[in-house]
Amino acid sequence: MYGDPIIAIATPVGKGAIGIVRVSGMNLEPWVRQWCGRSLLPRQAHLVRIKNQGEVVDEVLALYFPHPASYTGEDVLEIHGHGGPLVLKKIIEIGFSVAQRQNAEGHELLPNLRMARPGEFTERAFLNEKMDLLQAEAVSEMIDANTELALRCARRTMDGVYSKHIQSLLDLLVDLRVWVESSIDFPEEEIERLYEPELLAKFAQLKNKLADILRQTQTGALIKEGVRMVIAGQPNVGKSSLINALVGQEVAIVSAIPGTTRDALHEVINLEGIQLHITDTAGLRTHSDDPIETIGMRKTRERIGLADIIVWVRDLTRLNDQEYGQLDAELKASFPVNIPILEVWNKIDVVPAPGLGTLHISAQNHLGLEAFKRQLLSMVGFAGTPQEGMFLAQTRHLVALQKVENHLVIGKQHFGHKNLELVAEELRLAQNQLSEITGEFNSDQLLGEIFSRFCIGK
Ligand SMILES: Nc1nc2c(ncn2[C@@H]2O[C@H](COP(=O)(O)OP(=O)(O)OP(=O)(O)O)[C@@H](O)[C@H]2O)c(=O)[nH]1
Ligand SMILES: [Mg+2]
Repeated sequence: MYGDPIIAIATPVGKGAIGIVRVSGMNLEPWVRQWCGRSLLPRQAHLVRIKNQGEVVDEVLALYFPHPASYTGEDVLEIHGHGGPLVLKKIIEIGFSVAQRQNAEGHELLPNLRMARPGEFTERAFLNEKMDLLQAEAVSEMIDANTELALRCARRTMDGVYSKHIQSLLDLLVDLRVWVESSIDFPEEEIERLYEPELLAKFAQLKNKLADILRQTQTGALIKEGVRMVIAGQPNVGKSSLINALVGQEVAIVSAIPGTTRDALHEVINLEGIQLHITDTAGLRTHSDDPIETIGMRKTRERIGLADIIVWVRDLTRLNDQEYGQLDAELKASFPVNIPILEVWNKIDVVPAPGLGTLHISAQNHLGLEAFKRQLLSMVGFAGTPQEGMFLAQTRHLVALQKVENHLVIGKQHFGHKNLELVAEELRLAQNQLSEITGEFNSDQLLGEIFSRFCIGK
């Protein structure tokens, strides 16, 4: 599927030693010849002078990749010019004006040439089956990667590691579908005798494989998207001391005066390759007469609502304070039920651990932080230390896989009731979900959403 010819600056905005203009489309050759003033051999660098009415605008390196052996699967031209915004703009302007020139038959050299939308080059690569959707998404993930682990995983996803996992799941599912569809017309007794053990075994196999991939996808999504952790607790328990300890710098003011932190404070650290977005918040109480503290507490609530995990800090020095304990329980009970809460007791340096089976730390003296981090990672679903074969994933994939899981559960129930038509339907829906992940089955809206997140020129 080939579209209008598109052109864009592929390098970042601003000045640089080199700036690249990229073009993709079909039948570019006559236009390229005119624009560059010579014909270009495929996949070879040529030193070319781009001219505007005889005047040299820039001396560039030009590379031409005729279709289908190119990034997009169409003809692709790359011009490596000097990296000034004006130079590149000028090169593109000349490209447009050459496109309007007429050939011997009186037709425009390159009709419909237009500026590319964000991600449109990679979208073409996907549409021309140069890569599947998982691999295409990994291209932008590689560009966005801000930890080494994310980069390595993006690379593996681009190499098709994740696609292979999804494909193996698809193979099992299709196999099961074939069995179910072909047994629909058999009498019940025959199904029970001939097919049931086989079908149950296949269901189980699929379920195990899916659980495996779901776990890995969850880790992959964490690596890609990071974790939003909100530190909350009553005033003076040591929340700001904890963010300081985790970041390794005095980013937040710590004082013995309750209500020191007024505003939410945000910091990012790298925890085993995962971006941990930490928010320190104003301490919570039931009521305050101070309007600023009240606003601070409202902000705390807002941040809690957006968290992947809440770290609820408790103060060991107030362990026997009943009022404190009661308020703590009330506050905790008021949080959204779907967000996990990691409870930590702070100030273990002054009060010995009472052995409550919970985490004990000293934020001030950096005690117990390793155990805290381990527990945190395990609660957000990070499956152990980074291993080979990890890939990047996104919430979109996780949601789709969870839907597959749902369809399988419902399908299995229908199977229990010997209603094979309904089983077949659930399996069909499950397959659609899986195919949506790789992009074999997709809506234009989904594609639009995915590729609009790319940068222009990619
Ligand atoms: N002994 C001891 N004191 C601590 C520890 N962590 C914090 N503190 C002290 O507890 C007091 C409050 O610490 P902060 O980190 O400011 O507490 P906070 O929860 O941010 O307080 P607010 O911002 O007022 O809600 C300070 O005097 C800290 O020095 C700890 O691990 N051990
Ligand atoms: Mg504070």
